[in-house]
Amino acid sequence: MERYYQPEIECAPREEIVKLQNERLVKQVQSVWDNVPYYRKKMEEKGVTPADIKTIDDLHKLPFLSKDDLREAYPYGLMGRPLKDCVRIQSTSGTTGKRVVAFYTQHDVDLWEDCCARAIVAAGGTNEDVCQVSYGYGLFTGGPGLNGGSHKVGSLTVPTSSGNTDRQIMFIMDLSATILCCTPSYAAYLGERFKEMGYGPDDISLKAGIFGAEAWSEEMRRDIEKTLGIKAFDIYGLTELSGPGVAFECSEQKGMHINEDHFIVEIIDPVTGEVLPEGEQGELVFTAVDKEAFPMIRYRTRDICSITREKCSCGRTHVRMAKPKGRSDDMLIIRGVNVFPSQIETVLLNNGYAANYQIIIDRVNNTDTLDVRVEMTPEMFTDNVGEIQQRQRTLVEGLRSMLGLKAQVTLVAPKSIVRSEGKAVRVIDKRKI
Ligand code: DLL
Repeated sequence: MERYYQPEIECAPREEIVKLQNERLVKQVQSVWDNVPYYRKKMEEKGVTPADIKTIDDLHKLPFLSKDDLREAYPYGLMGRPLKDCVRIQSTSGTTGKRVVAFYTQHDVDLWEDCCARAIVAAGGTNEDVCQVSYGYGLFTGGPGLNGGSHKVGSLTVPTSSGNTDRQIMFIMDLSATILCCTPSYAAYLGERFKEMGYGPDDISLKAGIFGAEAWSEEMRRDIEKTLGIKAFDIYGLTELSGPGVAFECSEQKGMHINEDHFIVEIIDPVTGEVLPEGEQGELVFTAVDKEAFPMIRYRTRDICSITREKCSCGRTHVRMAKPKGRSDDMLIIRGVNVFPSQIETVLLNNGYAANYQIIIDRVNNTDTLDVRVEMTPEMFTDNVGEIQQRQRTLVEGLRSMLGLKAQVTLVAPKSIVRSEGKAVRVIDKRKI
């Protein structure tokens, strides 16, 4: 039977959710106007005042916030509350420029942990569970968020953080952990280690996994579920909006319910900024309606995805988002063709490979080259050159039909591509443009 952490809000009638969103939005916009000069200026430039925002239908009148705004206002320029009211910061890794620092009041931490608790309960978690949190702890939101959620659910929380794979496995086995929280690429790696150590799915006590922080395919989900003998749930979020738990999967595993009492979602055309109708694919934009310290309004995530308001049989009434296909800034343009790494992953996994691969793009004689290096699994490993070439040809053909592009495929020995303990880095773009 489906269980909920906060059934009164997770399963509330739509009218109630919209009423709550309207009230919270009006209040939030006024508060930001009063307390965040950076955003007020943006509103003034667009000719909007709080009086123009009466319901969520007026949302489109408000200016967007982007990562560039966060960088420009770094570190304190977008705070909605004085420092004395804030109790925490978290931060992104800053691989693509300056770090983003997000602030939290105690109310914000609570709200965030509630969202993570909803995700854990949706994955079947109770106070009887042993929940191992193998996301990184520290500035990254994965560890702290799920740690807090697990406490709220009352599960026995094992804060292993990421890394030290053999110790992770020791704790899972010794404590009979039942829920595992980590990135999907790390879950796949743990599965690989378990296999090497001679453990099959029936030897592993885990029953569910809560995996997110990076894009992963349905094929990868099936692989992880099979190896670990679990049900694998997706969880989505970003530092700017608090962290994991903005949206999470229920037992139906057909998209992630967005916690709409806290986050209003829009899908926009990433080029024109136009709001797109339900079902169309575009960039996810969120408005955090009751966060205090870091009140993001119309924040452009750059994540490409679609949403559906179709009724979900789990009983939750909150809108669902599809698995993000990738980020608009992850999208590669190779010889003029738009390529998402997730499309390449789908071809590899459909052909029996695991998600251990690298995508290397370069430019030779003014032409883009796409080289996919993929590990053979131990079962397919061979030194028969003819067999390897045949396998490579099959992948080249599969990639051509998925992408419309000719790629070079290199099969490499098992375990020769470095494993990730957090978010996997799979794309190496050597082009100097
Ligand atoms: O990754 C928060 C998180 C931690 C989510 C643990 C889930 C689990 P950031 O480091 O700020 O925060 O990165 C946010 O990661 O904009 C997406 O591009 C990507 N992302 C997060 N979850 C998913 C997911 C955390 N389930 C960025 N599927 C986001 C695909 C995801 N991409």
